[in-house]
Amino acid sequence: MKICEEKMAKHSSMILNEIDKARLKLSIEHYINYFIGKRVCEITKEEALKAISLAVREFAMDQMYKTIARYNHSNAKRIYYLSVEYLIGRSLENNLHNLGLFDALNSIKIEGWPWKNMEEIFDTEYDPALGNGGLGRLAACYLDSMASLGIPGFGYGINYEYGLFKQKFENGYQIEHADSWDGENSPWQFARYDRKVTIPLYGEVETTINKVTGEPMFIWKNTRPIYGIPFDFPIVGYGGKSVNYLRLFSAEGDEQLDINIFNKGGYIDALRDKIESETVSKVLYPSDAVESGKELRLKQQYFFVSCAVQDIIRRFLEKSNDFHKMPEYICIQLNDTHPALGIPEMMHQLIDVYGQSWDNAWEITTQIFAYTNHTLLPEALETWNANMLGKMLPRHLQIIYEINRRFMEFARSKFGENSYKLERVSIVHGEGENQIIRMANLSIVGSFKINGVAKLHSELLKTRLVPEFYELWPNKFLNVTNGITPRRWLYHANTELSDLITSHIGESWITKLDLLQELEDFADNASFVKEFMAIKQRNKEKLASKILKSTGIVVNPKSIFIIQAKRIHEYKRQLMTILQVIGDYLAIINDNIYPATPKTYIFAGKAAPSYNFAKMIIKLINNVADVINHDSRVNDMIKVVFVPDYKVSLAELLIPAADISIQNSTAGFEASGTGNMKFALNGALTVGTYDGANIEIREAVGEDNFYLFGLKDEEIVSMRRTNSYHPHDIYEQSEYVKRIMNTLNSNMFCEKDYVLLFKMIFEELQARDYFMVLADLEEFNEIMHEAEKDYRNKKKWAQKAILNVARIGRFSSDRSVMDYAKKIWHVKPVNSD
Ligand code: NBG
Repeated sequence: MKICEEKMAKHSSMILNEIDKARLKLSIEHYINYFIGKRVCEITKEEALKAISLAVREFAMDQMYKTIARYNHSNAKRIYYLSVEYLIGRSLENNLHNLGLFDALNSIKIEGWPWKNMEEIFDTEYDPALGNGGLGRLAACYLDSMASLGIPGFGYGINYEYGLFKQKFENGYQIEHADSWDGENSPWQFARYDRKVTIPLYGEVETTINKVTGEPMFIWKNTRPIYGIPFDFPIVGYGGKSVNYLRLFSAEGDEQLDINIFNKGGYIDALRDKIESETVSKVLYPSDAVESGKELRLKQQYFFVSCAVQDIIRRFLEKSNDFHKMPEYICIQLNDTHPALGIPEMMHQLIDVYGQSWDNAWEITTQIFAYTNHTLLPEALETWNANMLGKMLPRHLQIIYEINRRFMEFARSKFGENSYKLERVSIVHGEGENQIIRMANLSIVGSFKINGVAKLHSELLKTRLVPEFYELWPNKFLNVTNGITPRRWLYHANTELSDLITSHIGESWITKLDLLQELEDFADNASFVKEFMAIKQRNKEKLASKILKSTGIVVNPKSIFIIQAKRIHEYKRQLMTILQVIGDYLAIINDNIYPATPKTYIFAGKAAPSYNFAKMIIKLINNVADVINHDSRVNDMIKVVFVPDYKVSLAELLIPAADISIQNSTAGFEASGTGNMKFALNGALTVGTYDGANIEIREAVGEDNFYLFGLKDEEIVSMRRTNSYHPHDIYEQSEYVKRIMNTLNSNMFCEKDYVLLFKMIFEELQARDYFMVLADLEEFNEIMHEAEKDYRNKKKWAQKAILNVARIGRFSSDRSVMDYAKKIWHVKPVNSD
């Protein structure tokens, strides 16, 4: 251990005092004057944000050095979380809270400071969208929890220059705009050029014989290398005692331009390679399923896992050069299959670079990797064309073939010649040009544990997705239900509710979310209920003004706020929600039947740019909104809003303002969902199907406090098996369904556009309706009406909402991370006290 670390390891507590406060003030002034280069009175909000962030970062860094020293000192095993996505959200406010500096910042006085309100400054912070949806946000929650618990857990990923596109609407259509993060200049990141890694690509493999051992040796040569520069992003745990980091790699070309080409006047040619290399970390793929088959995507995946694996081995070698000890020091968690190339990369490093035998390398590798599956959607299971992979990574393809050859011998010893089962488990599938590599199979074979993300999902993983693997290795499979960090999703996003809770049960809930149980005692305490509802009301008002600002639509904060915020996908059934809205609208204008209470439907979410059907759903929602919001007959009973550009910072406004959270996925399709947990934590009641973590949420909060509806997974599967689902019959038999559907086959919602714009949706639902929208629509409508009626009884509603908050504790990501720590990683928190 480095001498400079010895002392640090023992002093990591974070107790703020007057000296810290003075330091914070001095630092801010310092950055304004000498870094930004202005007088205080001249700075813009953005500059103020930068100066404060840099000053706060100092505190984070001090704690980070101490944390790392502590981990080193205790020889702790490290967890490496590999993910191509991280939706970390804005940092400043979160870090101020976690470092305990929030009040200090608000209390210091800087002469000439031009603003009264810190919120205005916080609001200018860029919200980096380095992910698509739930999977990326989950990774960010887990980083927060690992740091808050003092678990030595580090994220590895890609430092995209362009995150997810910015969503705008033009005439109701989603338009994507590029969104440059400029992360390398973010005050929260710092480059570690000293940790630069070389990533070889292409070339070929030469086989020779090792003269000493007589074993074959493989030399990957004539490669076209690119370089990975790590950028570290401190992850501040709650209380500031532990600060881990997220290491994101930027791709760089060779800074030495090829001098020969250059001299021959080939300036552009010389630069071309460099530019091409740098495109590797340029942009996040904007799909929440897969972008399989795209060479750049494969390159991104390899780039980042090779950076990570090399970095991990380098750190290990500082501790030991006995490779058998690696599993004592290292666990690599694969966040879905995107980083699965880490497995052959580890083999390549151990065998080709560090001279290990195949058997040694395999034994080590398969004790290090664990894999989390996040989806059962068949189209979302990654595969790569073997030729393409072999061209880019010839040595890795060889290794994958060898892993498969050996694995298939084992499989044959268990399955005999059952060719169906053998074919299902094989990593390599098909022949010749069309041969593919199945990344889920590779991940399962190379990992010691495989988990799903909610109970139902983990069961279906074993019984439906990969039953043959389950038969081979029943003990490898387990469930870890997802969780969310209470720091961002309550303490920070809903400060008023957070304060109310703390004033009644103390603040320990922030790190022990189960303690929210104590709120049960207050569910019928009149003054608590009153405050609780008043806070919800203020959150709704805040959201209403944001909606006005971003859409120009006036919504009534006294109406019930029904929110569906998530990626737009057929299985997530935003389509069903908007059909239900249409049904209510028709009931008013045709039958004079009004909802029990005025309602505001709020949608948010992006569709993958190439997912045309999802984009039509957006257009339909926007058109329905346009018609309803302008129809005076509806008399302010229904409003519909689609808030553009959903991201973490918008979620922080939407979630605390919801009365109803819509979670109506087709049963068996939503692996877990995490929005469902965030809404419940903030006192929204769920209208949801028997799917993903909804099931466990309902179990936790109680049947009476959850609006369940819809077909169950088994029912759906059996209907498919017997071919007995006929949506057209439902259309014919249900007047309710028919009337709604007919509007799609008319110009009711497309007068300004060309005629019968939504006929394609009409036809799809009648003919196929793969996601069974029509099957569940009527029941969905009934349960919505039941909820709306309940909403009129304010006291009853408040009780249900409070019980949701009180009983949602088990969905803290601290619990999830401790589950991983105990059941998979075998690590304990490394705390200073
Ligand atoms: C998503 C699932 C969600 C789940 C998150 C986090 C992918 C591939 N999967 O249901 O659809 O909550 O992962 O586990 O993004």
